[in-house]
Amino acid sequence: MSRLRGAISGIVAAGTGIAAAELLAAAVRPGAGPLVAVGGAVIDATPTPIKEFAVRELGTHDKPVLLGVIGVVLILLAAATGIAATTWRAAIPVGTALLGAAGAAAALSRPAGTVLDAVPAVFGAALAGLALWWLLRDRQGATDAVRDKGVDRRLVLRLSLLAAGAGAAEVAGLAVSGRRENAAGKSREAIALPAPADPAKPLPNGIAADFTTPNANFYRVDTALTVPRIDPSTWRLRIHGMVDREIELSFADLLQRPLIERDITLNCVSNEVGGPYIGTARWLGVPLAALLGEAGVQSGADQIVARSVEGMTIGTPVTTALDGRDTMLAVGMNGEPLPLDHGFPVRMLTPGLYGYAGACKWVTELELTTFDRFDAYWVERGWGSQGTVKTASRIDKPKPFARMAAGTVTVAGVAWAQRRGVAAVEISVDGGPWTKAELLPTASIDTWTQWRFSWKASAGPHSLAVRATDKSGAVQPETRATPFPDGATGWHTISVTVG
Ligand SMILES: Nc1nc2c(c(=O)[nH]1)N[C@H]1C(S)=C(S)[C@@H](COP(=O)(O)O)O[C@H]1N2
Ligand SMILES: [Mo]
Repeated sequence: MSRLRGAISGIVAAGTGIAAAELLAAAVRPGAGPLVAVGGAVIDATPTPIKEFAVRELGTHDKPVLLGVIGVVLILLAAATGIAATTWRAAIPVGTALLGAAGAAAALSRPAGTVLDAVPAVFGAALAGLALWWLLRDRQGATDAVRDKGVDRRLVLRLSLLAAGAGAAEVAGLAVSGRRENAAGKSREAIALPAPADPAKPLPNGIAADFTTPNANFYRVDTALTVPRIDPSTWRLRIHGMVDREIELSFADLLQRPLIERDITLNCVSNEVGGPYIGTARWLGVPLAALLGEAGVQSGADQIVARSVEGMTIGTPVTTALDGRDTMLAVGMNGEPLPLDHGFPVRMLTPGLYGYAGACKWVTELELTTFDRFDAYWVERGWGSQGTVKTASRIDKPKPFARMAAGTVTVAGVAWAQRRGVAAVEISVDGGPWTKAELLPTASIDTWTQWRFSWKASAGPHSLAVRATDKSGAVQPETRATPFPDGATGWHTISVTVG
């Protein structure tokens, strides 16, 4: 029985401390809450194969699952501390100091972290320690004789008071971050994007309806447990490092420049063969080449390191900003300011490079340097430094394991080879000869190409495989490779049943 009391006391005390710490963080340093800090540290420390597994198996649920696991571990540790404290008083300072130190260390380890970020965890741990001491005070040294109903009632009262306090702090914390989120949303809605000086060409006739991916359906991949909320009126971009003149720009400065508008397909290096992490949008932005021209890139600089507000670093080859492609600092996506999840107010976009190598969201700094001198976040974790998109193709219709009637079946999908363009798509049924699919019109070599194929399907089980050829003549390789370290290869093959 006293174990149960200890466990409940430990959990309620920890809940009180965490709620208070989260409220303090929400009010003072958004994004520095101990739970999110620990989650971020876990993400950064997670070995690449496990991270890949999480992205593959959990998709966008990976973050809620991670926070859930951290919550369960915390509850177990808090309960253990409470149980230990019923017989060993020193468990209170030892347990809370360890948990507080872990939270503080996680907060300090965040790339954008400052010493102040440790304060919520330390404060929360101290409060949790006091709460646990208060909860267990009368029980210390209590003999069976004095373990009477009066003590139990007192414990229940104290537990309720603390739980109510923790609940109130939690509600207040959510209200504070909700207000901030609202403010970020409002400042985004208030933005009137200027018309592009150089608009996108109208999409050609005959393009299928789902050529452009709506913002709400666009895949999202990042390490941010809480989406950064940036006030565009205080946002600044600094271009520095190996340049002749440092440049600092406000969001208003950026919007005053001539803007280009382009249809560009963005995809993730972690996308498996046939996977969903790809989308095409109409982006609006400032060409990076012009800005780099003004800054004057010094000879020898071969890497642009983009830094985001939450401390991500993404390294992009300088050549990809200067070779004439539409590398840009994007401010608009499909006719709207960038959605908060997709980098509001400003992100990089580099046609032909996977997102991890050319598409830093919430960007605030561009440093010109060399690949020798600096490894960006993903490169440090073993991913390739250049990030060139590989030619690939996907069957979207029919779905794997679909059943259909015999007769003419339309097989359809997309193929992509940004910067090179798609020259051909071929289908093989049951491992037989490759037959050309029909290519639909597309916007440019930087966008995906939709294709379709009329298949005379006979009854029975069948497999369908697709492969693309880019405009350099290179055929998409058959060999299966995992996304790590520089993008998946292999033909997307599905099984279906006819009749
Ligand atoms: N700040 C920041 N930018 C980032 C990332 C990130 O984790 N943090 N992930 C990159 C990766 S791996 C990809 S694939 C793209 C995804 O962009 P999206 O979420 O807008 O689709 O963003 C890139 N930019
Ligand atoms: Mo990615």
